[in-house]
Amino acid sequence: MDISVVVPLYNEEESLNELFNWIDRVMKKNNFSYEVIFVDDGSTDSSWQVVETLKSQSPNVRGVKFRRNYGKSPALHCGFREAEGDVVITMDADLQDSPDEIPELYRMIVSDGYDMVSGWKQKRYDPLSKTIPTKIFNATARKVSGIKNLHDFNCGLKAYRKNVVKNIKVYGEMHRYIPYLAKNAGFDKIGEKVVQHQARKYGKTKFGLSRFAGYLDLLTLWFLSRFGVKPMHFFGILGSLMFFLGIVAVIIVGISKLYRMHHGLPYRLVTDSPYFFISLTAMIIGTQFFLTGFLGELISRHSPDRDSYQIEEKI
Ligand SMILES: Nc1nc2c(ncn2[C@@H]2O[C@H](COP(=O)(O)OP(=O)(O)O)[C@@H](O)[C@H]2O)c(=O)[nH]1
Ligand SMILES: [Mg+2]
Repeated sequence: MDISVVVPLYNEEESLNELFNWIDRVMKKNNFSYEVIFVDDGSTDSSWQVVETLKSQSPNVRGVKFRRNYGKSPALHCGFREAEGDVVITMDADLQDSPDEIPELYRMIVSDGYDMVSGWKQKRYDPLSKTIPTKIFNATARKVSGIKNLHDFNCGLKAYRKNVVKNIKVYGEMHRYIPYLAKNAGFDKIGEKVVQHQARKYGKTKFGLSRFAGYLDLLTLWFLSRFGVKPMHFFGILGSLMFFLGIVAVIIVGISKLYRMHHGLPYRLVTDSPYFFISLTAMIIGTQFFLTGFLGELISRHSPDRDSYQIEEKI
């Protein structure tokens, strides 16, 4: 099979028919063998009935229905596990992404050798309240991930080589950072294609302010990619710095005490010195860093994929 299209959806009943017919048209015109996997994430409208009807009309339709709403990342993860096509394309269900982009995305993966190609909504039809935060978000993501050529990390329209989606775990709200996940898994030929974007035709956006919490995920990914299997290297260094600071402060306190005693200067309590408090807090924090580091090591020792490596080839 050439292409799997994975469509995560949540309450998009009005769009699904039109979306599938459009995809179908594009695929037939280009002679692609394909499947469309709709992942209904606990919709409360009639989305699933629409998917069932589509399934009864076309063998190219597949559907997965979650019992409740889990989120876009779990939906993508599930779609990725099911996908059978050589190239996997993800697309939003709301008709904001155009299926006409599929043939070119496919070509970029198959002929240009990209592991993954991300869409770039260069001209967006969304309110300013959304486009401006997105710009800041993308600038940060570029910086942290080191993927310098991507303008639009969170574009719903993306294409992947099959083994990319089979080897990454999209969980939580990580769908915003799939390029970073792919890079961390060793798939670093990541390209970009300018794609057409449409204003939302039906329904309304499902992501509100929650999208900003995504910054914390970026931090998590950064930490995991660098220290995931050696947390002590992170916490141990911080802890050592703290201890060093604490010891320096203790020495200063001690020397000044001795000096004053020796020269018969007015008696002063050690606890009057700011260095006393600095040494106290620095050592407590230092100990905590070390304990966190040891706990981290214990946890990562038992992590099931500590010893799983992406093997590209064996001869
Ligand atoms: N699986 C799943 N998909 C969702 C969820 N929320 C939104 N989506 C889908 O993600 C896509 C993009 O959502 P949308 O609300 O258009 O976000 P926007 O384009 O960034 O405003 C659409 O296909 C939605 O149906 C969710 O909770 N679970
Ligand atoms: Mg949308």
